[in-house]
Amino acid sequence: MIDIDALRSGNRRALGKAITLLESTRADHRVSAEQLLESIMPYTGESIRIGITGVPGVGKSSLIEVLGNYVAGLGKRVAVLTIDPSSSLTGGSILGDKTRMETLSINPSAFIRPSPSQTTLGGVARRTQEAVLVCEAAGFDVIIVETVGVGQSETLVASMTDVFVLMLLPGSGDELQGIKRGIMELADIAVINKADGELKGKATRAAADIKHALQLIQPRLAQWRVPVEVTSALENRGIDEVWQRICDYSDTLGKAALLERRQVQSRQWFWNETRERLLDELKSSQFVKADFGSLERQVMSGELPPSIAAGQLVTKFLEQKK
Ligand SMILES: Nc1nc2c(ncn2[C@@H]2O[C@H](COP(=O)(O)OP(=O)(O)OP(=O)(O)O)[C@@H](O)[C@H]2O)c(=O)[nH]1
Ligand SMILES: [Mg+2]
Repeated sequence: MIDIDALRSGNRRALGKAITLLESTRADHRVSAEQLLESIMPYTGESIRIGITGVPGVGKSSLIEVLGNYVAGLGKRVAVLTIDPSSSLTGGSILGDKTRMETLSINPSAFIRPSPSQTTLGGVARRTQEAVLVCEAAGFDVIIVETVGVGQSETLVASMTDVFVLMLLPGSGDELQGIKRGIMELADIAVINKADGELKGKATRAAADIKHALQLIQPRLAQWRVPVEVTSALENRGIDEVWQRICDYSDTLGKAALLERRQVQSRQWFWNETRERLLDELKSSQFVKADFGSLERQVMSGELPPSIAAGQLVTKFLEQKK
């Protein structure tokens, strides 16, 4: 059992245990997890939720570490959660060693939780979304979700955060083209990291290129111009500006629009859960299990159009429920 009072007082052990419970796939654990979520709902929603993405090695964890320590220094409590898309494929981690964030992890105002190893990216994201709520109930003011920008994980993170930070390497316009337009469109703030040593000049030029590229893109928030910050996580430079831009964004968005954004996110989350649950039910149904293989074969051989096969499967599944 989770000690809700300990959790609400910000006890990190209780928080860790609560998240472990959320991540468990055992049916009885799930029941307890849902009870926990229900009881903490009144204490959620008070944090600023920040998503950070960027290619592997851009310095996300390094930046989060210095930013986290900076924000903790301002008297805030910071929780860091990660979504690692590789954990859904290999069980391994492409979020490298830095995920441990040594100095931040020993900061008493911080809490760091690596990605759960679930079978699907959707599953990982669902549990992370719940972990955000539990961190809020534990009194964390700032919640940062890190994900590697290699696929759809950034869309998932954008759908659970208030402000989305895209990190970029000091590169040329050519490299910029490697970034999918869809990801650029999600960005509320762009950060060019590793602006130190030989890369310093390159970073300044890249900032100009990116500003230009961003002008061609409609920002998520009409009255907001996506700023481009230049940082060195290694030398701890530009970090206060990044924090300032996050605060500016939050102010520009305003309370009403934030609430509306979160309402839309909750609705989307609700339908995602509904879809996932129905699929779970269907897949574990003994009644239709025998049909999976034969329908798949008929679809693969071209005997049956996929839509008709899906219709047959669902109809049979629902018949059992009648
Ligand atoms: N020169 C320089 N190196 C940096 C900077 N930030 C990070 N690094 C280095 O870049 C490497 C990758 O840093 P991480 O913070 O692990 O990058 P990441 O984006 O979290 O990487 P993944 O989680 O694997 O996607 C490490 O060797 C860091 O020390 C920086 O500002 N300047
Ligand atoms: Mg990392």
